[in-house]
Formats: sequence, structure tokens, C-alpha cells
Amino acid sequence: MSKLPRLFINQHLPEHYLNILNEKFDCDYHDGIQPIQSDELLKRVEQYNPDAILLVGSLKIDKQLLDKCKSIKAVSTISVGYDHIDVEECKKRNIAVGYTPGVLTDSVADLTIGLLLATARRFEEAMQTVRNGKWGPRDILASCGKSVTNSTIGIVGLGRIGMAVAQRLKSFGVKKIFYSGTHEKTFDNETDQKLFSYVEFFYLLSQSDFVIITCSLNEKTKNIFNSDAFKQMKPDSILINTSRGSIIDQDALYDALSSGQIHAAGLDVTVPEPLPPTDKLLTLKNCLILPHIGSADVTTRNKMIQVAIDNLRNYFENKPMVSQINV
Ligand code: 8YV
Repeated sequence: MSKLPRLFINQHLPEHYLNILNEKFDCDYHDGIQPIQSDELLKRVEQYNPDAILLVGSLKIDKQLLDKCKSIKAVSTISVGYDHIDVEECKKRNIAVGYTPGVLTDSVADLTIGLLLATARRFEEAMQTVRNGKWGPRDILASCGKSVTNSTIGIVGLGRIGMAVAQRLKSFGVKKIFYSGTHEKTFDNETDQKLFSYVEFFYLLSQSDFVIITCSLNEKTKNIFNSDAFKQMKPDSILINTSRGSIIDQDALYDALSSGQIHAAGLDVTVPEPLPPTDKLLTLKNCLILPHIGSADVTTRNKMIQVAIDNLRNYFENKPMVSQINV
């Protein structure tokens, strides 16, 4: 009988998937919901010497970890983002890296629209008044938010997810969609050609009522939302981030939100994650924070897990991964 490839899984996975994996791999997994701590992880992979790692969450795959995995050939992450993986280092070592683009696009786009509306219409504050018994007679303009209809939108990173957000926003009758990013897109109809404009980042910030971050995190996008960026934004603008926390300098965001430089923010991603309950952003009424649930609907998460498993299975059957990162 041939030996099965050794697979390390860094966090708990539903039983059903472990059974599937156990048929093809000799699995060792950290059996807990809490992420494994870095010292324990290094010890564990060194002892186990996996041929592959399946990543749940955003465990860092860096040089230090790879040095401990002398036999590793493949890494598969259950995510579209891969900023937690040193892909250049993997390439040097001929390690294939699989990820899960596409299957989560709609889910993240849906959540982005939900977060945008919840922030614009102040859902969190309104819900608190119901819970606290403060729902009562009030000024006709109290609890009012900002309208999305007829607004100007700025999308930072018009990739798969950014475009899916834009498509949804069209049905809100938005006036204009400015976008910035690596390159200008072509549109196959006149309506979209008129609606979308590729512009400089600072121009986008200065014109938009809602600024939505859907770009990936890399050296170029890290902290691009800093104090200089916030200075460009309109005082009544709203910032939405469903990408990665590190794209925003959170101290600068706190200053911008508390001084009225910008109106509000809705974040599905933060630094760190989980965000400590004592974080100063949580003291602000105009900052709505979700616990990174962009892709968290049951159908989508199941598809993501399946793609990540198929990436590994294919690799060890000498077939192309379903989605492999090419650098
Ligand atoms: C997931 C994500 O929450 O795909 C990504 O890049 O950030 C999210 O979809 C996360 O990776 C789940 O493990």
C-alpha cells in the first residue's frame, strides 16, 4: 500500500470534511476552534513534517514556518486573500499554493452592501434604542442617516468583488462610480462606460460620498488610508472596508472619525482580528464593526472548503489545482 501524503490542518474543520480528507491524506490537525499558537505550531509541524498544509483562517505561512516543514510541497488556504502566505518564498521552494477565488465573490459583495446600508442608515445606534427602551417620541430628523440613492461611489480595487459590489449598487441608482487600482477596465456597454470612471486615488477620495475598499492587501495598498488620505475625503463621506484591516491606518481612522473629518466607517476587517473589546474604535458611535464575516454564509463557506480540498487532492493526483496562485 502506498503511503498517503501527510496533511496538517491548523484549525477545527467539520467532521464531514475530515472524513473526506482522511481518505486521501494522513491527517494531523489542531483540534480546536481557537487558532494554534505560533510556538506550539512550529513544534508540531517540525515533529509531523507535513507534505501539505490546509489553512483555516489566516495563519501565517512564512519563512520560519517553512523552514520547519522540510517535506512540504503544497499549501491550500480557505480564502481568496493570501497576504498571510509568503508566496514568493513558496515559489522559491517549489511549493504550490492553492486558494479559493470566485466562490465567495457574491457573498462578500452582499455583505459589503449590507454593511454600507447599515453604516449609512445607522442600524447599530437604532437597534440600541430598541433594546435600551429609548425608542420613543423624537425629533423628526433624529436617527436619520445618509442616502445611498443618487450618491457618488468610489471603489478602491475594481476586481471580482469590487465589480460585484458595483453591479449591486447600480440598482440603487447611484450617480457615478469612480474606481482606482492597477488598471483601467473596458466596459461592453455605453451605460457602464458613462457610469464608471478610472481615476487617481486622491481624486476618488475627494469626490465620493461612499468609499468602498475591495482591493487586495499588498505592499502598495498597506496603510493607503492614512491621515493624508482622510484629508482628501468629504466630511460627510462614509468609508467601508471588507478587504483587509491593514489597508487602513486605524489610528488615523480614529482621528478622522472623532474629529469629523469623515462621517462614518463600516469595517468587516480590522487589525488585529479579533479586535479587543477595549479598542478605541469601539468607543465611536460612527464606526460599525463586524467580526470578519464577509464570506460567512453556509453555502459559500462549504464551497470554499471544497475548493481548498480539491486543490490539494488534485495536486497529489498530479492534476492542476482548481485555483492556484501564480506569482
Ligand atoms: C474568510 C477572507 O473569512 O477569503 C478571504 O480572503 O478573508 C474570508 O473569506 C476567511 O479567510 C475564512 O477563513
